[in-house]
Amino acid sequence: MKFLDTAKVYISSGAGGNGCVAFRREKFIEYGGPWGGDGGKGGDVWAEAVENLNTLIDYRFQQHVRAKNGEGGMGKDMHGAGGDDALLRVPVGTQIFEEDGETLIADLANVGDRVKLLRGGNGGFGNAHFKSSTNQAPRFANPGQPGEEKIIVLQLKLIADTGLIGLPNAGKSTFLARVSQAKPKIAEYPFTTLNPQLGVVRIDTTDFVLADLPGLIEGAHEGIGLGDKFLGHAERCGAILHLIDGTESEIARAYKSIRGELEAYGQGLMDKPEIVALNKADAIPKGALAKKRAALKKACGHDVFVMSGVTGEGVDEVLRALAKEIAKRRAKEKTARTTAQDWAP
Ligand SMILES: Nc1nc2c(ncn2[C@@H]2O[C@H](COP(=O)(O)OP(=O)(O)OP(=O)(O)O)[C@@H](O)[C@H]2O)c(=O)[nH]1
Ligand SMILES: [Mg+2]
Repeated sequence: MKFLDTAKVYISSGAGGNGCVAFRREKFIEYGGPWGGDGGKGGDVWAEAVENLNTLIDYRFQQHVRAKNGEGGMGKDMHGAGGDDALLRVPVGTQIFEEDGETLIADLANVGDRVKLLRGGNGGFGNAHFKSSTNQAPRFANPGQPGEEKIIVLQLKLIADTGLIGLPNAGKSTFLARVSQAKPKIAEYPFTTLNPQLGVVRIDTTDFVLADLPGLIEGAHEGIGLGDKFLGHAERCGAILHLIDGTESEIARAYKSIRGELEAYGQGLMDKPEIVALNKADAIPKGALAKKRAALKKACGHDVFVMSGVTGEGVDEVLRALAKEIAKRRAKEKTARTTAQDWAP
């Protein structure tokens, strides 16, 4: 069972700029003194917990984060500019570990929590800095300090935003495998999935966590099949995706028996936004498809999606519908949070 999103990131801070060796050379000024400026400091690497991020999916694509080097000092005692810092924006709740994955560096539990992970190298002093009564024309300067580098491990506990439910063999795990990097077991016999499996999904600009739950059957609330204990994972979800195997003959019955189980379980599952999808469209003859879709629509009382987890047909539309529900819920939670803050003494 994987309830953690993790990412390994290589980070490096900027090197300091070199100090400069220069002398004042101007008309009418003999023996102009040393005039080389200091190098700028290299950029630091920071991590900060920000709002509106829910997964570490970005760090699957961006595995290197580097701060900029400081610039070298220049003549006329001009100091080099400092290098820009680099910032890892991470979701609230992210823990940062050393490369061993065990030594905790930081736990960013609240929006705005920040930690400096690496310090940029100091800039070197220019020769102007070394001028003294005994050495009025130093011909040397400091090099900048090198930056630092290391590998860190980010970890985030995942909480499912959507629950995937349906009868055994409806194609739930196949769907999860298509839309995320999760690798659940898939097989043509019922109850292949024995424990909830999580995957991180990205569609357009929304990231969310999808939980593939073991198949439910009629009587699950009385312990038949695998029972319904894992429905607890759906309690905190913002939406439910109900998959129906379109190759089955009794589509409406399949739908209703699952709804019956949700009702028996209670805990508000019946009231959650529900996206219904007729799955395995690739294996249904065209004529039958329209009929089955109509039957399902009648059973659930709202529109249904048609898709295939195997070919990918219709999958993005389903993900967009889920993303829309999740966005609504996140907006609501945000308003609730800010209102609570306004009222805080
Ligand atoms: N033709 C077709 N077959 C599919 C599709 N999705 C799943 N299957 C097949 O249906 C069978 C069951 O798929 P799973 O993804 O394991 O189903 P599940 O809902 O996770 O099943 P449980 O874990 O047992 O509840 C497998 O043999 C899949 O290859 C689809 O879109 N089209
Ligand atoms: Mg499964």
